[in-house]
Amino acid sequence: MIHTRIDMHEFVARRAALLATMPDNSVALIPAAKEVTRSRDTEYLFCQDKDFYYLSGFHEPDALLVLVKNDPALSMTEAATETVLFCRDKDPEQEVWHGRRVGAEQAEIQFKVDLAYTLDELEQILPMYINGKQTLLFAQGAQAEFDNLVFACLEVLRGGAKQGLSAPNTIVDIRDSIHEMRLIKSDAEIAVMREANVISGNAHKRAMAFAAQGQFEYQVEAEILHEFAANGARAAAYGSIVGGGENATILHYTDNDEVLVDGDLLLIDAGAELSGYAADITRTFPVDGKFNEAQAALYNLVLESQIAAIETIKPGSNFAIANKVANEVLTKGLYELGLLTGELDTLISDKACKKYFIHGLGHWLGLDVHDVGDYQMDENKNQLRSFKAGMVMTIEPGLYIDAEADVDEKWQGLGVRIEDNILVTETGYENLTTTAPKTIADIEAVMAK
Ligand SMILES: [Mn+2]
Repeated sequence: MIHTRIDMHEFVARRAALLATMPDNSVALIPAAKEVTRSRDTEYLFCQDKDFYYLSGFHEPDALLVLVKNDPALSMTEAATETVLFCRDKDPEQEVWHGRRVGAEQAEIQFKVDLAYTLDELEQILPMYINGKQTLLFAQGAQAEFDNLVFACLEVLRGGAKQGLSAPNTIVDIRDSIHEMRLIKSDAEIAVMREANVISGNAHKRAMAFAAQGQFEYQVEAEILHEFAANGARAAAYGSIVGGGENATILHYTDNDEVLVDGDLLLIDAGAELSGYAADITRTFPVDGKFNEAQAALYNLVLESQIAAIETIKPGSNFAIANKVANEVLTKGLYELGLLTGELDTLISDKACKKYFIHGLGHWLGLDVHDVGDYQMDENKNQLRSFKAGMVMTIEPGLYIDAEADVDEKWQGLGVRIEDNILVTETGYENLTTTAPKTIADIEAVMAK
């Protein structure tokens, strides 16, 4: 049993808010995730579908949440709305082998739904909730097996016209509405994300203190995972990236199986998942605890651009503005280091830093590490979504110089990324990443001990 740190009344309120966005005489279906096979009859650590979790707080696989909005004109007797959960039934034999189940009876009480059924009732009962509704809302295409179940229900209803059954004639993607809600975090969500960040930052600090020549990258990863779990975050929110030397220039390096070497930088992108919510922090530091001149120059440039980008964050600003500032700082700095040549104003307007800054500046953060929510991109890929209090994002500039790049040898194979998690507040921002050392002085001090 995983305990959520969000009060169950908040899940009830989320369902009510989603129901309020639904048209009259509609039904929404939000399925839980399935277990995923790792090998033969063993599964990966279960990860709940985040939309389902956001609306239910329920941790088991295979479940289904049904939200019904009845037509007020058609029914004097029906409730205006109904929330229904289908879940696995209690099964002593299965539970001895595979772990406890809440069961329909307890689920109804614990998760505050109007009604809970067991999964073996699904095929029979689900069509009755869809019957007669005008609009069906679900995430078509997200789960093939679930698509098939829904289409089978629709067939039953279409085939039952003589018995007075009817299928919805409109199918709407439910995701947009849920994702708009998820983009703005509540106080309770922010508290969890703040804590996930404290734990994750401490894990980065632990990695700095531990890392040394001769260690394998995965041994540093083990320190990080230990710090997560020891502090209440059982798992990482995503596959940790622990890349020494040239591996730091591979953006999604997760092999983590090489030996650390003095003189190299080590890039770590790792964050804990706490109560379903992700932290996403990156730090870069020298294996031997001391930045050389070139490493320090590149590092301080990335840091300067990150701080400048973070400073732009406030309600009404947007990613495009933060990007413009980061681009200016990085391009000017690369020009001064001799890594870009030409006319500075032209380099800046051409966003010349993109030669080495090869990914986006940041992304929404929440239940998913690359969280949901529309960026409102224009045709030039400027992300114009206006920031609002309660949004959480990463700001993560990086510079990556290929080992074979045609530049002075001292730059070859260097990769630096610095990533913090930023909450938009009513007056500006709060940097949630408070415990991971970030300045060269702070990093070298931690590593000297
Ligand atoms: Mn990130």
